[in-house]
Amino acid sequence: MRSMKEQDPEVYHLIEHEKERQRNVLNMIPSENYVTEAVLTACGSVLNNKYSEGYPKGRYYQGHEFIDDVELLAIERAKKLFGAEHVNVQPYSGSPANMAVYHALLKPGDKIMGMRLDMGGHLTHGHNVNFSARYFTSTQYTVDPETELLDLDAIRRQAIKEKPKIIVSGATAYPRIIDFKAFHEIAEEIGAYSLADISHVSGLIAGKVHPSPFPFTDVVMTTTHKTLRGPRAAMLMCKKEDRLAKTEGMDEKQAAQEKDLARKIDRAVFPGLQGGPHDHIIAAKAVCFKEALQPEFKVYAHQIVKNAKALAEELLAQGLRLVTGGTDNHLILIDLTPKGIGLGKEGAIALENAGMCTNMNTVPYDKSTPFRPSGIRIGTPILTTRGMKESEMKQIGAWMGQILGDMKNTDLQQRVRQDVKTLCDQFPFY
Ligand code: DSN
Repeated sequence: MRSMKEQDPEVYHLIEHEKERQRNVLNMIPSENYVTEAVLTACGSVLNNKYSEGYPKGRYYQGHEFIDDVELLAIERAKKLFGAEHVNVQPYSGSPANMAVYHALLKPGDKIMGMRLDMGGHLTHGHNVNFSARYFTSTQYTVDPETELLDLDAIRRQAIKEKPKIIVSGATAYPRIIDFKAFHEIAEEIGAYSLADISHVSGLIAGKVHPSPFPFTDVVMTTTHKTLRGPRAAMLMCKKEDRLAKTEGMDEKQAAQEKDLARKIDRAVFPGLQGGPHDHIIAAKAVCFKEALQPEFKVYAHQIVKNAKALAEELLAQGLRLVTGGTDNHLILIDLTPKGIGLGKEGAIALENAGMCTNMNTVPYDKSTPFRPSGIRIGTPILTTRGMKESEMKQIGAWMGQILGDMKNTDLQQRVRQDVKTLCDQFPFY
């Protein structure tokens, strides 16, 4: 950073300000995390300078004696971490990774079945304005209107009726355990592929505090920067064999290729969708996987959930309504509807003024729009990375209750902001 300060003071100061912000506020966006300096160092390394289209031992450029080993190390560690049969560490991020899966397994117009965005799903799970519904057909499942939980019986009935070619499990705003096995069994029953998008919970899975989609799921996608606490990127993991391959009329070589799910996924990532992989980010993934393989990471993952439960308990004690009544994972969805419809943005701004960074979010069956949703999504990955525990969660929940109970009170926001800063100073990071 010293040379940057001299060469480009404008960018230098912006980065320094962002570092200060990350230090001095309570970041509670559940899809964010603070990575270690080792991960950051890999991201900023000279591996940025290399082009390496292709895969280890089969590149289109020269100069790979070290890059190949970096990629192979990342693959080997990811396999060990999740128990995956095949791993591709090249995807740039979650959306392109999901796109690669569809590109590998579907034809344009084939049907994708995923969770509706406003119920807690993701854009790439078949949302109408996304490529996943523009180039494919989409049928979307919801949560039960009473319990706000995934209803696997209803999802099974919908799958039997709609006959999708792929069923996507996984969510971005669902505070409970996802039964990946049940999703896979439905896919098997109707002759569809199963894709588990574990982006939000992959750190919890690695830390053995959420059930795993391995070894049964056909393809598993995860981003690497959320609870897994690595660089901003993604990876794909899959079974070696395509259980739905149709090989009639093919010669031996064609049939072997048709049955090779790993090859289909690899070819969809490159050359199907991407060009050169980001080798510096792959190195950072390798560092992150090594960290996640350590016993301390299991402790971290368990503490994330313990903290989320403690925070949820305090929010309930403060009189707030939580979607599904609480949490089993790293995130909590606060439903502000009892205070007024569409207050999510106002609430998130009030919290930000008080030093707590969250994001507005729809709640299931929201009476308002995604631009003015009625919920606020929060999570504990960063608070836990900073070393906070249940007693801090109780304090944070109390502050949130006060702020959300009196959203226009700017004096209160300023007072809490000071207290938040004092708490942050006790848990320094970077
Ligand atoms: N945008 C991410 C999230 O915040 O959950 C998902 O891609």
